Amino acid sequence: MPEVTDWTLVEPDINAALDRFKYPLEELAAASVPAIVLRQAWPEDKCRALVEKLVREEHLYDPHQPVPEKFQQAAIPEGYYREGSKSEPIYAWQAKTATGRTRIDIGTSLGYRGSDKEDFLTHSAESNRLFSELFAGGDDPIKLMYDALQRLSVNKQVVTAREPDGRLYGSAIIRAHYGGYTYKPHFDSVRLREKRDNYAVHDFEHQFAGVLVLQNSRQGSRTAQCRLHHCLWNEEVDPHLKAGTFYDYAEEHHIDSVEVCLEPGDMYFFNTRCIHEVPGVDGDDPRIVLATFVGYSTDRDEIFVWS
Ligand SMILES: O=C(O)CCC(=O)C(=O)O
Ligand SMILES: [Fe+2]
Repeated sequence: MPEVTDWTLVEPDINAALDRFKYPLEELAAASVPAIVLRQAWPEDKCRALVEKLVREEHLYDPHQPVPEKFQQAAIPEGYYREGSKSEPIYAWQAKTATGRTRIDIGTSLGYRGSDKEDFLTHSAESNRLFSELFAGGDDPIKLMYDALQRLSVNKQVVTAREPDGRLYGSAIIRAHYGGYTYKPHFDSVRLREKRDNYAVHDFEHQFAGVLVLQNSRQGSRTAQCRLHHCLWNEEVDPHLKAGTFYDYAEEHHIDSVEVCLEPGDMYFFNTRCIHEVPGVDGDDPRIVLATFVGYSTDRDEIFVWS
């Protein structure tokens, strides 16, 4: 039996977080709470309108139509990431179309593109241009997320991550997960996992994720949701993540977990060193999120955001 603890979500809004804690992001850094959830941070009709626009402008494809060639090329297989400057993916490149579980990114992922820094920064500039076009009307969910972080930080400055020469990382990313795409139990860290010591974001002590759900996949009453485990990554748990035996480890060590049930329009922030997963649901529609990573150190005035 997992232990019963008071490891509970902070919700439903920024004021609730600030009422409960003087510095809510410090709590995330310490992983003393699983996540901060902002319910209906962006209206659901805006989420729907954005998804429709992304399909109309061919940034995403309609899952009810045959997959256009350009998306077959761009699709990122489940479980993919690279370490440092290695060009080979860590996990075997599965036959993309065999499983159908693929991801389309709109934006620039450091995890996916960071092995070639020049390419990453050039691609990031293009993504930032695209986002400023997409959200030129002023209804900007990226700004919404940055503003939320700013308020939750109380006294820090939230900026897009940049290198010392001023070049910016991608400010956020939109990810569409098709065909029941699953994030198995894992953690994210430019420091501890990807070991990207040639990037400025490597210097932050803590890494968070900020995610806004734009659309969910649904199969009957099931939707795809994130589960956060009350377990920070360490050397002991690492082999279990790699061998796929994390559930056994969690049971043996009485590790509790929290499912973060979100609707389109809900936003959440969590510490990505906590082992987390999003089991896929192969519904008609892909799960689509706007996502960021966040670099946070108690003793730094700036918070860096990237994707
Ligand atoms: O899509 C999500 O809700 C979380 C995905 C994830 O693993 C992450 O952003 O680190
Ligand atoms: Fe993750």
